[in-house]
Amino acid sequence: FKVTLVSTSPIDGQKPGTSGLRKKVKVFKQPNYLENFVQATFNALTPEKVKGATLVVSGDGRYYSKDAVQIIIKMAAANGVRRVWVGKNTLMSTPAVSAVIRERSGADGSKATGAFILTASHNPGGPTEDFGIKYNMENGGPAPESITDKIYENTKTIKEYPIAEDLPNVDVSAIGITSFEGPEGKFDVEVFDSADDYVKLMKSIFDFESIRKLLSSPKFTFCYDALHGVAGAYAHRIFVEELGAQESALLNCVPKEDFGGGHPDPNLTYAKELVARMGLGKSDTGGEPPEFGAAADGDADRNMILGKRFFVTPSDSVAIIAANAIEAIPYFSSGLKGVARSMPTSAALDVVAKSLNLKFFEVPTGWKFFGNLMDAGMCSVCGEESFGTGSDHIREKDGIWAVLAWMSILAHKNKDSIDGDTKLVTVEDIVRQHWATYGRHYYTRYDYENVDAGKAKELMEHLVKLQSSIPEVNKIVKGIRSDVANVSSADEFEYKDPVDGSISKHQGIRYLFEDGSRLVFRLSGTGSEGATIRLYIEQYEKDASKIGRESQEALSPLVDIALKLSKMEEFTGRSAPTVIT
Ligand code: VG1
Ligand code: CO
Repeated sequence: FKVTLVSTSPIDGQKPGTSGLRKKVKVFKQPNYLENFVQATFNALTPEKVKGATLVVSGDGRYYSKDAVQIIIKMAAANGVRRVWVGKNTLMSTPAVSAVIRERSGADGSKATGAFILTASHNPGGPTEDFGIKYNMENGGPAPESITDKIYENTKTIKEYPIAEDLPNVDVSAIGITSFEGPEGKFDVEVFDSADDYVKLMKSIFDFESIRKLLSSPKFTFCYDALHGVAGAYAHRIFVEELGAQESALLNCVPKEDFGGGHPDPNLTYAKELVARMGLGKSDTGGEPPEFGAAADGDADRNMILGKRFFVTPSDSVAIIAANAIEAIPYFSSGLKGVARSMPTSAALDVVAKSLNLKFFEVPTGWKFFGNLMDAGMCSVCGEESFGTGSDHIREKDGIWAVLAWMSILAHKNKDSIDGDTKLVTVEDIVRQHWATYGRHYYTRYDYENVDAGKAKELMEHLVKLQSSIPEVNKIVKGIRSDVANVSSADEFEYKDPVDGSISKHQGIRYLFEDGSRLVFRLSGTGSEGATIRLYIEQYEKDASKIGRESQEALSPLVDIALKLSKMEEFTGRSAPTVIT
């Protein structure tokens, strides 16, 4: 192939957010839009690192992925990349990409040093919906802010990019290596099925035999909903072939370019079919719900965990996994190096860390901050309230890993009851037992999607301004509800990375109450239009007689305060949030 230099000019708005660049497909399809961003990334990595490299290019298979993969292959060839690894049909979950970077070796011993992941995660897909792209580094984790800042700077000055225009499109449906000859030598594209690498890794972490035994018991029933995302490409292999689940346990496990028209976000609002099956919907499907249910998002890094007629909050989920990991999961049998959560995630994990005497870290939202801790051997298990849970087996959150972690805990707790006449220890039993031991963190998140960006900014400025006088805040709070604790402090969360000392500012506005309750306000960094305001509300209850309340009811005084303190309706014109989780 030949290399052509194409002239281009900067395009506005290519700043990567919490997890890459996410825009409407029609924005990505503008001339040079994708190319500018990809070249800005190559330039940020520096030409020396790009030349001769092996890169992974794949994603959740959403609409426009097939075109994008071919463009990136041609640009990689022209930039001197030696090899591109592509998942069959461009499919590779975000956790599988991380695993492939860390674990896979090519036939000649080659190792990947980075990846372009093509996904907008939980955002809908299709010609009128979202596409996205992010870059992951040599450790398998998202590029740190120092790199994403450089990428953004580069998008503002870009003048040209090289591309191998005459390189034929590679058939991404056929497994195998295609080789080309370029001006600087050989260039290979290898198509493979990443499920092999991913299954191998999962088997090295969990005791598949004990999970298989659990799944074979008539007492234990299971349902998994991939919401037509890329998790479907792994679910059959793992749950049915390896662990012996019934075919009928799999819902929406065929990956689709538009996620079947749905919103591939595993929560009580969007995972409607699963929610109905689990007996949690407005109209249940009838019949006895399964004992255990789970769902994934588009790129399969998120998970939702459900019991029969029972919802497990993601903040509780990570705390429960941490509390049981050493006993239930072979990978952790020698202990946990530490645990971490994102700032808005509830403090349920903090209580476990304290009780088990574990190192504990609170980081800003987004997975990139956990990676440094893990690389330094300081963290084993971590999670976010946004349905993200994971461990140091890779450097991304991992939806299927979380399901296997829960299955391991269930298998462990039911070791003796699985064959005999004793009752199954259910998901709900495990959670209630956890609350009885550690106390319960009532928790909810309100999302106001696609509000006017200017108004959202004003609301945040208003909340920061209020923070200058805590007595004034308390006067307002007490005027709204007299039955809540005092606000003891308020700030904007700032994080100093304990490994590299880098500082991240403006990571969310916090109001902290004397009894441990919290209100947190943030603007989303993953939307593609307008602004999304996230409001996180949390209250800690240690009194065992008060841990069984309905969470929206328990939190209603704090919700009232949050909405009035922030003047939510006044600024946004919204009387109710778009989604409550
Ligand atoms: C959201 C979540 C955050 C998560 C991020 C990426 O970010 O709140 O916890 O890490 O999505 O997840 P934001 O900035 O919109 O709040 V994913 O599954 O979209 O890669
Ligand atoms: Co995701």
